[in-house]
Amino acid sequence: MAISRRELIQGAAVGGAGLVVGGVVGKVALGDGDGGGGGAGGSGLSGQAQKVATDRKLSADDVTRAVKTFVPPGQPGLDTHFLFSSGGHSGQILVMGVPSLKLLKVIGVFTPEPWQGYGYGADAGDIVLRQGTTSAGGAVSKERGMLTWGDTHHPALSETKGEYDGRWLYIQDRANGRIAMVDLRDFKTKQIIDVPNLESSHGGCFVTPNSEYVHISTKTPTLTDRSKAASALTNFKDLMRGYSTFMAINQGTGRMELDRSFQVELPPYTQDLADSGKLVSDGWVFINSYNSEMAVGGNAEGGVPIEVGASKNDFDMMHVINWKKAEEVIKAGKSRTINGIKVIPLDVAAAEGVLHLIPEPKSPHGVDVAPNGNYLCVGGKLDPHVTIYGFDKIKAAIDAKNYEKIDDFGVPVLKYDAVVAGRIEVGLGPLHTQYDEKGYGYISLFLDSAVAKFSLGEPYFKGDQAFKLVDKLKVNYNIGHLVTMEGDTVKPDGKYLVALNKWSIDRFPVVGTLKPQNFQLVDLTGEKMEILSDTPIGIGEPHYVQAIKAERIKAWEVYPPGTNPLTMEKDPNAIEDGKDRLEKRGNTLEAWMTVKRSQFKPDTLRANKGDKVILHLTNVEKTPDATHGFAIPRYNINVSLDPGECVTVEFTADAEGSFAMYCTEFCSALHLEMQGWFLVIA
Ligand code: K7E
Ligand code: CUA
Repeated sequence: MAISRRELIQGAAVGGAGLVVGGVVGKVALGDGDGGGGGAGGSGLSGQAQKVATDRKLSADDVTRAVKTFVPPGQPGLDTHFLFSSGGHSGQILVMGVPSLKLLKVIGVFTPEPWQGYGYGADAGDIVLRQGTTSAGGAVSKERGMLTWGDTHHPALSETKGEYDGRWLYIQDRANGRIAMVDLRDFKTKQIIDVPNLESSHGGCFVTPNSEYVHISTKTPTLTDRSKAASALTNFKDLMRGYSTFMAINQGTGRMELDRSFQVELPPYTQDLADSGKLVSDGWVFINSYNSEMAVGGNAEGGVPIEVGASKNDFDMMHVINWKKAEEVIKAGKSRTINGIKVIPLDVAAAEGVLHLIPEPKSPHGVDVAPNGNYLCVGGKLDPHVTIYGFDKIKAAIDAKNYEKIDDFGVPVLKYDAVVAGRIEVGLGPLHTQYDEKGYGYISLFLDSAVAKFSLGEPYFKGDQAFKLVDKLKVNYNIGHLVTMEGDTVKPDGKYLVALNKWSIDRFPVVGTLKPQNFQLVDLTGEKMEILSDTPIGIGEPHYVQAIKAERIKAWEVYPPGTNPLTMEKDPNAIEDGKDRLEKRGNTLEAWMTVKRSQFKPDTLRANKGDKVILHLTNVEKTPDATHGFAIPRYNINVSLDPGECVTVEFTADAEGSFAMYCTEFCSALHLEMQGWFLVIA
């Protein structure tokens, strides 16, 4: 129901807009032409709407923006898309509606999340967080204890034939080199893997077009032998390596399986953003890098700062990986297992044609594959251009061995001129690119605080219409990522773009010294891009976001009775209403409890100090939204039980006293009575 400003001004807007645009024409427009701005005054609104607009000092443009983004009470369907946003430092995922940009959910991933009881008391979240610390690669974490923080950067929705399918969501922990999987049936985190040989990560996540793999690669290279830290920086070239990881996805459950996963060893550059090929480039992935200089810093020891050392060369290297070939190499037994994962060594990857490098101008940032799979747009960061590579050209150069050189690690470097399809000067600080369905790219310009819109080449645009800057929009301020609707699939859905701005400066009321991030919704339907709204994000710094059509998400409203969210199957300890029981065996107290409006049954638990306590709690409700909580004060136990859910809480009764366990959700008129006693007797 997009309504143009002109339609509004003329009072000619249609049906759904009747709320604001009435048949009764109030004041006439006060010379508020197309120039934007205008006074609070008239825009052909009905008398009452006109009065509200005037009182609130809203211009005709403001009213149009409001109409374009407003989701009226009780009409959630007017949010046509969901955003899945990384929560940055919060270690979480934010789910929002588009165009309203209302926050719908916060999914706990790498950080405990109290409302959902994620990480507080041996329920699913606790188990996932613990496994995510000590699984596979977690040698350091095992020594240092449970990780309760992650830095989420890039969410990746699962795909079928290059389109989002609404089944699973993956996200990486930039800080610790971990990856998590969220099930979109219940929007809960099911698995965290500490990826072997990754100390940190940046490239990924993204899935391959049929979700065969989810990819995650290193940020800073990894010390291959932890006992050699003393010479890590002096012998950087030999001791450090990057890794591109293909985590195999179980097609039934969405879980990642380490024994089918593999890595490709990379030179110790700093691998940055990455993306998957699709359609013509299916079977390939592309990873940018910077610091091919391998600068190590040491600014206080007579060395140059990393920012200087890493910016010396005119070119860095894009890594081009043929993962179908990598699968063959592994099948042929040419990999080594390192820390529990198969690794194709660098020399093998080079010799077998698994890895090629492509020069790319000066410390680039994002590499994003266009919907047709042929164009790869690289944001220059320190170069004011978007450099557009053609996969057809890359493929031809590889086949013809059209090399510029073989690098120090034995990897062939393709000739730059042979693989570039176009270069467009877009402005300062180009970072990330998204696409629409018409063959336009939208690139974020960090330093310019702007979004630049440009045209791709054939088959979208020909001749002098191709590779052109066509529009530029100022945003507020210092944009990082941006997202268009389904903008990195084979079929983008146009219409909106969201700019993820790092600085908000003067856009919101002052709330102290740490300012919110600013999500700006941009209308792409007109000839010029136009900002529709600002939304503050006050819970960490989101990086990437993916936007999916709302209709693709088929989330459950209640669990089938007795479901354990970890397995999504019936828990063996789940019980029906009336089947509650309690067993005291030696030093163990075990109870099978039901949870419903408005009592726990049994509601009295007597343990002896030092007992092991095992509580199986089943929410026997079948009504959507009939969630109960279960908390034991002082024991740091707090779980959430959605309708149909069964969880098990296990702990030691190590403090004596009487503890009033209670339901933490206001579930009924007698919610406050939904409590009981946990007695620990010395
Ligand atoms: Cu540009 Cu981690 Cu995607 Cu942030 S990265 S902006
Ligand atoms: Cu159950 Cu409150």
